[in-house]
Amino acid sequence: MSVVQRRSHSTRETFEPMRVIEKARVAFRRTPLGVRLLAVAGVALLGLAACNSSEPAGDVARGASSDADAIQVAMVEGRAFDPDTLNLTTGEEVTVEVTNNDSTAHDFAIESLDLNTGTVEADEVATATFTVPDEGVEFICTFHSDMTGRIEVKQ
Ligand SMILES: [Cu+2]
Repeated sequence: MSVVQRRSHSTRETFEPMRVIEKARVAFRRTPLGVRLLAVAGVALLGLAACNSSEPAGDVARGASSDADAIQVAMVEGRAFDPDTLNLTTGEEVTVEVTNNDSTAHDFAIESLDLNTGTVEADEVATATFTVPDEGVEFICTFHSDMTGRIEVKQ
């Protein structure tokens, strides 16, 4: 008798997840179309926010630079670059080594030079090598619009 009870109990547990899914499906079908679309859009937005990513572009690489003269830039808490101003010489080829000291992903991009390290996860390092342009340019994190820095040039 007790064996039978136990068995029926375990059977009920096995089917519990199926019942939850079925209830959710029924509830979803009974929801007005507008609300359903909002729910789908919300889930899609969450998905986008959860996977910050960008594709590498230009002369970039993952990991630390072998160049002892690489310019060090850190990505720090509060969505900022440190330092946020680099003073460089026009025409010089430089390597910037970015280290993500923050807990969220960032990237380092100079849009006018088509340069982007791609996603740099927390505690990761990446490098970007480029020729310093004739005029000053902004560098940015494409994930966070307020996360910017500037390259000032001297001739
Ligand atoms: Cu960022």
